[in-house]
Amino acid sequence: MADTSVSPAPGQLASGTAVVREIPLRDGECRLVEGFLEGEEATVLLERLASAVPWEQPVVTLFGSQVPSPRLAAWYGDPGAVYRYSGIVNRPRDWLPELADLRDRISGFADATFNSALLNYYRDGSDAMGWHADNESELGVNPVIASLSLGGVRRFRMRHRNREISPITLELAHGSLLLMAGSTQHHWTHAVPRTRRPVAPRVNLTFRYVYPD
Ligand SMILES: O=C(O)CCC(=O)C(=O)O
Repeated sequence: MADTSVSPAPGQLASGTAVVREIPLRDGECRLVEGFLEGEEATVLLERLASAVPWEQPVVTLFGSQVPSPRLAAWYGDPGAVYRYSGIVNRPRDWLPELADLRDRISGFADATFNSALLNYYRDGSDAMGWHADNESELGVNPVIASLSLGGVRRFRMRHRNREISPITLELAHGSLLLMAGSTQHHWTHAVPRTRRPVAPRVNLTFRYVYPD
């Protein structure tokens, strides 16, 4: 897992209508799979997760202060897949059957292993995710991050840490899967900014491999 690529294995498209879009990145690998889940399946999953997951609003440490994070979250995974970020220690809940099934499908598609998933629930446009990279040491050197979006379309922004190149903006639609791999987390940060546009609630799942302590 230390140095993997996000090439979907031939013939492993998730649905007949999925479209894989290569996002040209200097210093990294990124693909967006539109329609990874078809509309009806994505909607059933969104409704199930919105109601079955015990969502919490984590309190994070930001510049030395304790602040409630601007979204709800939950952490699922194999026992031992403990993930720490912004001063929070996330101990995994046992996989829901739907999440385990999705993990296996995405794993086969991306040719990567995942033992955990961070779920984020953006209730409306004032919920957001600040600029960061998924570069915690327990994710390994070049992590594969597989990010499935359900619900309202939100903008996903990426910017290079060192080069004067234009930021990238992707619209993450219902049922889409974003794959980041290679050296992406070393060179790029990403965010889901607040928006004043009316947007439907959104659930995002990022599948990861966390190396046990
Ligand atoms: O909600 C998203 O699309 C991004 C989630 C994210 O950046 C993360 O979980 O690290």
